[in-house]
Amino acid sequence: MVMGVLNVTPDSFSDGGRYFDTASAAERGHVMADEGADVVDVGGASSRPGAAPVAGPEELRRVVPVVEALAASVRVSVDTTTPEVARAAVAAGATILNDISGTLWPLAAELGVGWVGMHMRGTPATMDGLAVYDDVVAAVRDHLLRLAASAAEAGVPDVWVDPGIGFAKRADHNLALLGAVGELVAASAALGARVLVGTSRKRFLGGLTPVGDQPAPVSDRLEASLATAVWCMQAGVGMVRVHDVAESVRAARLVGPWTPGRVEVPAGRGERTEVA
Ligand code: HH2
Repeated sequence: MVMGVLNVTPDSFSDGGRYFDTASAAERGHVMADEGADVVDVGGASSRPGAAPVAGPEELRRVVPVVEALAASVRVSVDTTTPEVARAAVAAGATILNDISGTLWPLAAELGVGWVGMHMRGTPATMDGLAVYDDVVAAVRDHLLRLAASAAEAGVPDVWVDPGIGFAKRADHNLALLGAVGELVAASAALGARVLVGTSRKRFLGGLTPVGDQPAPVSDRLEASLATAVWCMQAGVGMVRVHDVAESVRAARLVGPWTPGRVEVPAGRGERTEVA
């Protein structure tokens, strides 16, 4: 599945300010739904390294009208760590809490909605200084499996875990996590949880695909984003979180038939390609 990113913020790292007013955000959400997004992820606070926190009332003002405008046409998740925002977004029609703090599973259970629990350390303001691990793969996997077990036990109906690419991770940590993502898929599946991964346009991709002697700018990370998304799909990741929805949906349709344990393409979202 493909989750389209919709940042209703002035300062997100790749699309900050583009969809800051309700009308342009709602329009972008509808475009992503038409492009084949299975979920549109509405966020009102940037989590890029060093991002300033946003006050609850302001985050509510950004998120709720956009969720209301989209929820009848596409499944909506809310990207928040603030319980009041999560509650209001669910009242407005969101059915998944995308929770980068990995703490809101009791609320998801209470509200009867899906939950994505992500691995991070500290806050967006402090996380870059906390990227120190003996074994990043084991640390992230053990943390996420504990979260998944807690969420399932609490009764969350749809549990997802996410290694948190770029959140308190250096480039080598991100690559180690991507390399081992198939193991996380298998271990999570044993607990009834699926895996979501977001690499889209992230900083480490720019460093790995330099243009001349400079990291590729955010506007020049499409191929790297697609390559890592396809890698994840082939490893059995159930959902990728992306900015470039049309391209990612095309890639997903292409590789779907070869992917073990793949999720069926929902009806009306294009034909399935025959392998032979
Ligand atoms: N990444 C970002 C935000 N939310 N949620 C999940 N589950 N996984 C991620 O990898 C993830 C996330 C950061 O990307 P973006 O929303 O584009 O930027 P910003 O935080 O600057 O708004």
